Amino acid sequence: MSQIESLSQIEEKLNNLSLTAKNNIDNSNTHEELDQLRVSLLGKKGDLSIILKTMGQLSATDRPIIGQKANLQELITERKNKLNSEALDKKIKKEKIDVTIPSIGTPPGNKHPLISTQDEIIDIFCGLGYSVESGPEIETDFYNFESLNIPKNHPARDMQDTFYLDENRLLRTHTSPVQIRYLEKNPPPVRIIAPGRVYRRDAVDATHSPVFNQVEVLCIDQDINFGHLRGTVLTFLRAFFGDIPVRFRASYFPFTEPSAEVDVQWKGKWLEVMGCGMVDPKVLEKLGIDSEKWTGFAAGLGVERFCMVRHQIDDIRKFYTNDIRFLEQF
Ligand code: 2U9
Repeated sequence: MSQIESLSQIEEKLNNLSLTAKNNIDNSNTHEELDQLRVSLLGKKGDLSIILKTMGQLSATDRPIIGQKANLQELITERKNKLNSEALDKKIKKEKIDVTIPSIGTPPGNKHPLISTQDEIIDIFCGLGYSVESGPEIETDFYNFESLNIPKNHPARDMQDTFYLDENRLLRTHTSPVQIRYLEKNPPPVRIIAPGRVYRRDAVDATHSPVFNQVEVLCIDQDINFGHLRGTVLTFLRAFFGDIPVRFRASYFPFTEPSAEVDVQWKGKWLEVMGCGMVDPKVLEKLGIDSEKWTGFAAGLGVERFCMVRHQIDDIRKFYTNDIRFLEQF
């Protein structure tokens, strides 16, 4: 009888424990609180174990108690899952991406100063009625030298000055071959410009690079004279640099006769910016063009040089090192 009584007492205790435990579990708001509760309820020295100990060895009464234990464990696990999902909900709400917020944008970048300079030069000549031509950077001795009246003993042909790939092939030292190839296919009148990369075996320093960019100009028509050349060069230079003093100095090139070098006065100094001349009749005759009927002028310039003068850049190497602090200024 005493055992039955104690059993009902135990049951009452258990019910009370269960009620408070449920309440406490439901009210726990952190994993720490919940864990403390688990230890105080189900741990070795927990409330449930204490009740169990008062039960003695009665196997018949073990089952409901174990059930109670499992039940409490279940409630703790449920609460734990709830806390987890609440935390996750909170996190998701906090991290919600508002796709309607305007973007901060990616920096658009800008044109390399050499490209802008080249574009500007091209635009001016297009405005004067010239069209743009291009051609291979690997050339033959014929197109790069022979056709342009550059003699076999000319220093430009020297291994020291030109990059040779083999006996006959080389990296073009100017864009003039583009114009020779064009004249082979297109009879005069001709008004073309040839922008592009050229190669020379120069040691690198502040003003020399083994690779640089040229724009060459060619105009062939009837009755073209030095006055047309002068007018075109002046128009071009004033379009590019503004209304500045320009002077022509007599010079020599194998492919033009007469030839001149052109200087501009920029920030108080005379600076050489281009070369030009009347196309040598020998060059035209070699191409089968009647030099009695057709005459023309040609000119050449270095894009790097134009860009350096315009922006007061003191070292050609700045164009090729891609330092963002330099490039951002243009
Ligand atoms: C043909 C006939 C003639 C192209 C010319 C120059 C003068 C010249 C230099 C400028 C600076 C080269 O980049 S640089 O070092 N060029 O001075 N170039 S006349 O003459 C030609 C081209 C093609 C058929």
